[in-house]
Amino acid sequence: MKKKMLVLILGILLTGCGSAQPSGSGSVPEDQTQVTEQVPSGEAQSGGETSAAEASVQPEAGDASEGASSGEDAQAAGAEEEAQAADPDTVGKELADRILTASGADESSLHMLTVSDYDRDGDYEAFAVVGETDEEMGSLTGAVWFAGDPEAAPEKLTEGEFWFHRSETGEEVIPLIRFDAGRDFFYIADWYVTSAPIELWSVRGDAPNLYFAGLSLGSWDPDGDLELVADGYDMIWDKEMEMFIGHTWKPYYFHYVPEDDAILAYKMHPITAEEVKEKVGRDLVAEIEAAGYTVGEMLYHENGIVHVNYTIETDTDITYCNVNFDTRTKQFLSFEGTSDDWSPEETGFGGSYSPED
Ligand SMILES: [Ca+2]
Ligand SMILES: [Ca+2]
Repeated sequence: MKKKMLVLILGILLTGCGSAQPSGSGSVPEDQTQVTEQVPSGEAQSGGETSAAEASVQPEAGDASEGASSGEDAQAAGAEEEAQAADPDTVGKELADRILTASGADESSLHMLTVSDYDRDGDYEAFAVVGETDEEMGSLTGAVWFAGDPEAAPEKLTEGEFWFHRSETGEEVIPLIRFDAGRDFFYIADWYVTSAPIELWSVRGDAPNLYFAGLSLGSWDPDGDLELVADGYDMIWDKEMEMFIGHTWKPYYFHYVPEDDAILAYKMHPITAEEVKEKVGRDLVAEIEAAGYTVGEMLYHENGIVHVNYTIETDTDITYCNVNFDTRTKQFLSFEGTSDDWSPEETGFGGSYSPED
């Protein structure tokens, strides 16, 4: 059963491509797409498992042994006994203390402490940010620290200004992504107004390892896709100014591949109108053309998502739109969720999907 964890760093309210349809107004102001900071709700974040406070030490000891006994990670088997014996609260406290000692900071500066058995080998590791929060801005300025192997000194990994959130009940959001395929990730997002490029960290060979950097975090399924969002100014070609305006945020799809121990993008392939019809179950291209729009490149994302780019042209501008259909759920996709139909008001992310992306 799929459990979708929505952790939009950017809560994005798109007014839809339709807003830029022939309607008299030539161009759409940049604030057409409004970005609001969205604090991930405690419910969405924890997936109903634990509160953020309880989640500060994850997983429960049982989770570690479960990972080992599942046979996904043979090397974990030997450490199973040790993991079961370890009290996660005690281990988490020890890891936090080691980070504080190494960084020279006091406890009030320790944020986003995220303890887990990241590589599922039976030993807990911790990532945390040591720094100062600006709760009003939702930011945290400081350094990411890692502590794991008791024989190794904690490491300072990166410094910057990061997004910082609390749940609705005031607890710090725990930036942990867990994939059933066998690895956990700590994520940190750079603080910008319109985007939040992430770093995904985990543990490889007892050392911290950066698995991915760039794009903004959308959402993920523990047993499926990781959605990462690309932002760009590719919404509207203004004929008079001869430039693109309008900020877009398009999801791209990734997954954790245990055989490669990597976060990999699902590939995109160009497809024909006939293939779109087969995959969507209706003649989508004909419908878009019948609405008076011009269909552009059609693409298939290997996770099962069909993209059909199209344009809406007026005397003053060309608006770039896309229809996106999930062949697994038989639903069209939008930032607000899903939709039964594809109209520009209801769906689409703005701009154009490209096979080069
Ligand atoms: Ca471990
Ligand atoms: Ca280890």
